[in-house]
Amino acid sequence: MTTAGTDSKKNRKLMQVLGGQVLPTPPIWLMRQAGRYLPEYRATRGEAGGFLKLCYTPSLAAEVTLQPIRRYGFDAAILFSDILIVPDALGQSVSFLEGEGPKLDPIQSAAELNRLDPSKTGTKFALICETVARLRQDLPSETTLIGFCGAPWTVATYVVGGEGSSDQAAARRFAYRDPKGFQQLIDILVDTSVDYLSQQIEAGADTVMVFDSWAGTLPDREFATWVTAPTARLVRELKKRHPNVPVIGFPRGAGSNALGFVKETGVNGVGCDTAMPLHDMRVLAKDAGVAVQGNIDPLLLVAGGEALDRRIDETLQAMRGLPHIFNLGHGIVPDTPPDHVARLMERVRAFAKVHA
Ligand code: 1CP
Repeated sequence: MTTAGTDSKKNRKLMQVLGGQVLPTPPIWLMRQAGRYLPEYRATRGEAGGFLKLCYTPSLAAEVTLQPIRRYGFDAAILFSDILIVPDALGQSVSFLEGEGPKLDPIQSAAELNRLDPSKTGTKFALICETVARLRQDLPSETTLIGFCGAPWTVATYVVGGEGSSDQAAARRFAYRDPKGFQQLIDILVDTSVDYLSQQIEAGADTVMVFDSWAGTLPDREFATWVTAPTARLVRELKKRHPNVPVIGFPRGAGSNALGFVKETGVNGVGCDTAMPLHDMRVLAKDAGVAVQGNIDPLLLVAGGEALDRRIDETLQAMRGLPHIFNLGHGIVPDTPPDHVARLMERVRAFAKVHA
């Protein structure tokens, strides 16, 4: 790395906040900032001929990652990919049918775990990492590049259920009936995710985020066993290889389990969902000493107008003096008007000047 390279890295605002700094204007990026609400995304997806083809074609995956950076100038780009790349690379082939979400051939007992083969992941992970490497070349030097994977629990809900569900019943049943067998599945996912995230970091990701979108359906004991403990092991193993790379957790729906999650996993930042009160976000930043990210309701971004302006201001005001990353509480939805995203950016960026 040249000296110039090291210096330009210092301008990455998201990295500064993950390191505990408080900035006058928080860095901003939005979950699912690349996606169907953008016409240019729909065009590139059409060119790729399918969602997975888009993920596995580095030139096109890099292009859709860059689209929202060009349009809005976010402080961070998130690799365009999906959490289901991990089961796909392990050999449980995944398909995305237009308008129907993901489909996998479900694994519902420990006896079927031999269908997952960690020695097979190389080729597919290499394609994703080629996207990461291209992005680091093409992004402005001040833009942070975020790599990611799904958390073991959330990925397991798809491996076992074979599709998305509102209650993750199939995985919960498996975990209650055969906790030892379910632990084997979780362990495979932890080990594979550590390798996968390490490869993304080695290809140029500055930080990594672990999405636990379905953490919220578990009772407290199971939350500790299937969300906190595997994430803690994942973070520990990753930090053995890459001690200086910050990790962002996203235990969506964790509620009052969030503080324990942050303390026990050792994450450097935590994504907060829409239901997390601003007061609790402040407590997380102060008592657990992490950067907090979130938590505007994506549907408020669809509605726009004064209600959105008010919530942006409230959030910025509440988080003043703390390490805060401006974001939504969950991903942008497809019917979001692109203009509303532009208005959000302007308002967040103007806040520090107005309130200086
Ligand atoms: O073009 C399309 O029709 C595909 C829609 C789409 C997109 C844009 C899917 C299918 N995945 C993605 C990209 C994606 N997924 C990103 C890209 C980076 C960005 O944020 O811009 C990321 C980080 C994800 C992560 C992801 N995939 C999560 C965790 C975050 C979350 O939203 O909770 C989950 C749960 C998935 C699974 C998934 N992939 C796609 C869909 C529609 C779903 C949800 C399926 C379901 O449970 O119903």
